[in-house]
Amino acid sequence: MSGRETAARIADLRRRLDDASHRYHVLDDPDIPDAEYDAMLRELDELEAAHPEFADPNSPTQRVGFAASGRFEPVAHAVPMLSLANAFTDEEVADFVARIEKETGDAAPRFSAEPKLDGLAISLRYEGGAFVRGATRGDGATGEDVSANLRTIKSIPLKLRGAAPEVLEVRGEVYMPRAGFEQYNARARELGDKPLANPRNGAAGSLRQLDSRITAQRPLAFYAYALGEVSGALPATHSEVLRWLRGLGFAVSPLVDVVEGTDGLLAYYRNVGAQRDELPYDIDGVVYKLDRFDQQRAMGFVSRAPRWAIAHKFPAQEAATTVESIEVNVGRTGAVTPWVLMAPVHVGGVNVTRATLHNADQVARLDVRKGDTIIVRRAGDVIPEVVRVIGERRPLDASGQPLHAPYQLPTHCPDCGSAVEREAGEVVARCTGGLVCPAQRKQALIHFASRRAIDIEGLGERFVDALVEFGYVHGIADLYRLTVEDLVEMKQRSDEAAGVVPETVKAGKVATRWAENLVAAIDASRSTTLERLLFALGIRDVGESTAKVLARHFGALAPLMAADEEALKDVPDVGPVVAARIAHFFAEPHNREAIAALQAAGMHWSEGAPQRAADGPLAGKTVVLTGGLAAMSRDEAGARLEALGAKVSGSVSRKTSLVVAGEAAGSKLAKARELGLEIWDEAALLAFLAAYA
Ligand code: JCF
Repeated sequence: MSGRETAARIADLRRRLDDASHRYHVLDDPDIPDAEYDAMLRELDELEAAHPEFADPNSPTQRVGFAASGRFEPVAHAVPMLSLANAFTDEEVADFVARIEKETGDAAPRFSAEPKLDGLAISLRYEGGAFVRGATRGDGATGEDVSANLRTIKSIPLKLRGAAPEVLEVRGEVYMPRAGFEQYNARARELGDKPLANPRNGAAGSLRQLDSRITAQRPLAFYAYALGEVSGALPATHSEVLRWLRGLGFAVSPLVDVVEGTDGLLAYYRNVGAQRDELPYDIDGVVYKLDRFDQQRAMGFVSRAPRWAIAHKFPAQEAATTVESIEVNVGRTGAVTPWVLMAPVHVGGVNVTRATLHNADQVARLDVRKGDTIIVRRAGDVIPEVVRVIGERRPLDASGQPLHAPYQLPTHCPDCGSAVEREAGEVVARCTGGLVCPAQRKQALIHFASRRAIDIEGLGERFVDALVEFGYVHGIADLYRLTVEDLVEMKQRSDEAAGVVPETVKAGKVATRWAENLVAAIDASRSTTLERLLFALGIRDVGESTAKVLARHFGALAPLMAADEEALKDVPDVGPVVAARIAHFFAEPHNREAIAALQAAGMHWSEGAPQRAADGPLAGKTVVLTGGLAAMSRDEAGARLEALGAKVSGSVSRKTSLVVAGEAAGSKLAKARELGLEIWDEAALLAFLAAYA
């Protein structure tokens, strides 16, 4: 290539790379594949290395950053960088609008409105359409030159698009999108590095790096929102300036709008506020600016803040407070959730005293202790959570050691005293108390009484709540001791508590009839089957089909309760995880007591000799189930076939004895046909099962 050709190729590559980068980082509308971008960048890099005479600090190759320069030089802002007055209430916004209406004499002035990003204010200077310098706000008059770091931010144009004025200073916010912040922190935690406190600190810290190669690794972005020094004529309004800046290649918030009147401003505030949690970046309010520049000039300034603009703040989502104690809550599934009781704090617009710690891993990661000063966050309607501990404020004893030891999750449930256990690979620790744990009791009772379990007609969620609430029922066995009088009394108390008054003779009769029916239904449920009982006990991961298989395999409750994990693993369909759960359940003394209490209350279930699957009609046969069945789930069909001696397999091969093909069976059925195997439809299966039931 001749020198001229090389120069042309370099210029062409730079233009194409700039275009691609603008489409990707500013317009969010990429048009070439990453690989193509990378190939062009590599070619440009090689050409620039071979021809240093064509070097340009604004070349796309320069966005990778370079080694430390020593320190940041001061930069005097030709036009001072402003700060904004704040409004926290609707009244303050109304006052702002009224003041402007009065002083401009305009009855309906227009305002440009935009979200207020929570990042770092920056001024960018362009000369002849090329980026020359960028600086932080500093004290508004003098900032620091962080050009090398700013060059690494892909949404900051290094060359302006189209006709640019000779001198142009653009102000805006450098911010770290939430997704990038989360990714950065996830990686930092993996590497054992210090995570960033929040996206704002992330942006500020990243721009303060002396080695811009580090900045280049940080996920930063930029939105333009104002001008500094500009040569030549300007549009007449702020909203037109924003449109003009977009045309020059800057990213401008897509949420900017022009609004009128206090109502218009407040509607904008509420609309953006409603989107706050879903936005890809943090915002702490919205900014209203009088749109017409001539009106801005008429309003002027007080100290360094313009009188023509105001920041309307959202309630802070983070606040500091202190930990009074760490507690745990046991949920309806036994999940043990640690949380902190805190000194009351105003956050996210409300006063709170509790914040969640989610789980034991989170407690360990944050290392929250009693007495600590913590940052809590409440975004939208979500439960407040602990974000971090301010380590410097941890209370110490006389010898300088922390006053309190690291917090440990309790080993026993605070509600029932049963062991709290956490299985390998699980985040959540659980109370093993099952039926006896009051926290889990309501849920356990509802499940126990449900139609497919013990089936107590008329005992729904509402009455279970009241029975537990008023203390009539503690464990499941208490159900079998309830009398008509108990139930009538309970209903009366529950109605009173709900504010229901009708104490008529008729109401009394209705209540008695209801109670008699319920007692009869409970009485009828005393006689059940082992498989229903096993399902009703609510052992984790023991659904109806596993309950059935267990009942068939053991034939009676006693041998099942005596079985260890090894013996349980021999049961068809029961893997190591479920075997461990079953063994755990029956090892828990509270659960054994609950079962004994059921028997003492007269509950009984059909027990028989265990079915000898080895002698079953399908002994030695391998069956594959495919497609959907109408009468039962595939799992249930599999369990029933196994109970008759079959081995149920997931794939069809020459060794398959029989394929049961349900609705919409596909490739397995085709393969079975190909191999000439015996194939049953659902009707054949049901007929066979009925014959051996
Ligand atoms: O998003 C912001 N943080 C933000 C700050 C937006 C603006 O339009 C601003 C600002 C600070 C000063 N405008 C001025 C004049």
